[in-house]
Amino acid sequence: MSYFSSVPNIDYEGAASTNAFAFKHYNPDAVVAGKTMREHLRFAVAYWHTLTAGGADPFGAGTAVRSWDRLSGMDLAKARVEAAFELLVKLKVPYFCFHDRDIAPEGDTLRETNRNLDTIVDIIKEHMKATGVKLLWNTANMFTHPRFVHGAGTTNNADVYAYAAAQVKKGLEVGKELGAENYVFWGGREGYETLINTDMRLELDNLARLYRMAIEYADEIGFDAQFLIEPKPKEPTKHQYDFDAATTIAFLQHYGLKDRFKLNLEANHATLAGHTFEHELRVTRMHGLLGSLDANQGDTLLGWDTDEFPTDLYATTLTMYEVLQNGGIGRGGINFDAKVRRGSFEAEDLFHAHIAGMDAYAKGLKVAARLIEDRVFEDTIARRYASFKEGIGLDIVSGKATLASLEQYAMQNNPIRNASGRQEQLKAIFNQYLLSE
Ligand code: XLS
Ligand code: NI
Ligand code: NI
Repeated sequence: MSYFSSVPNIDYEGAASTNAFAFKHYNPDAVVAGKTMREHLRFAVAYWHTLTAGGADPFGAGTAVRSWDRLSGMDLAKARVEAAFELLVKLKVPYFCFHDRDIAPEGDTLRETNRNLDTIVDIIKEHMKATGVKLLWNTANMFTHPRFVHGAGTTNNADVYAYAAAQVKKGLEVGKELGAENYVFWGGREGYETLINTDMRLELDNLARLYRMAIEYADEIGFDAQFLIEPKPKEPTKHQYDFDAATTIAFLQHYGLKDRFKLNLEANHATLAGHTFEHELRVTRMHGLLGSLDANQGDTLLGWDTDEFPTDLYATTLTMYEVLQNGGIGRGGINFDAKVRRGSFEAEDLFHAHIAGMDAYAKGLKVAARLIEDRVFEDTIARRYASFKEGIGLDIVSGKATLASLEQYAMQNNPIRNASGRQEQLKAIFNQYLLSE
């Protein structure tokens, strides 16, 4: 049976196409900067937003009634798998991502919950084999159930911690079973509301302990996925521990975990932290820790994680610029951690949304590749810092300079001259590239 019978297979038709069910820029086989778009972009569908969520918000019920929603329990979970793979194949998306609880419902006991999971994992495995679609990453949902009210790895309650650990163990087994490329930790409720009831040191030590146990167990069962941590500054807790890339990197460094983890960066989390997405990519890339991307966008007028599909070409271009400068995204990918708006409740909106996001990233990739090829920013940057290539600047970067030698230089160097940063000119050139590709 078909869940999206009104939607055809989505093919590339080029920028002039007026067919809503066609890619205008994403041409999986087209080669850009030495690799196909498929290899560069490694798109993934987020199961929770696309298959499980229905548009509920704090003020109202879900608006999207999917054709599989007439079912319930395990029947619903099974139907969702069918729908997921129909959507993945029609969209030519090579990967998907899920939380354990997205794919199968909780039972009355942990044992029953794991049995439900096993049943669905078997079905998913068959579909993966039949279609060639792969698992970019899986993760454990340790935030929805009321037991996680005070956190999971950072809870005050050791019983909850043990439950979370059991969930992570099962998640690693599932990841191995399905050949996941990565395993993600997003700190769902790992944060705090107020310090007057919080032992921050113990909570962070315990979080690191959970990560260490996860590494040990993955090694033990031979699950060789890349471990990823996904920073977010707030929501659901007031202060999430993995605030942003810099904070998360400091945590990994402090606990000696830097060699086993990389970061999964999300655009809307960056903006919630007061950064641009490209800032988060640059910081992470500088540390060699760029692991994967959760592609979405926020709304500058709203202060929460709106998880919109990414359509801002400026942002997708600057993101792909960082990815290309990183030498690619490695084992990671571009996961659409994005949901259709509550008003976009028809099944075909799921396709329009992914097409929009995929085209925005494909366009961003093409423009970024040309900007790099033409050394548009690189040459400007090299000129801007040229003073460190010779004379006193060379003394500084080579470590020869001292405060005394710099004072001596500054005393006789009068007047100091600065040059324009040429920001507006560069933005105009950037626009030219965006419009001409
Ligand atoms: C929530 C996060 C979440 C992670 C996976 O804000 O983005 O969806 O990506 O747990
Ligand atoms: Ni995310
Ligand atoms: Ni998010």
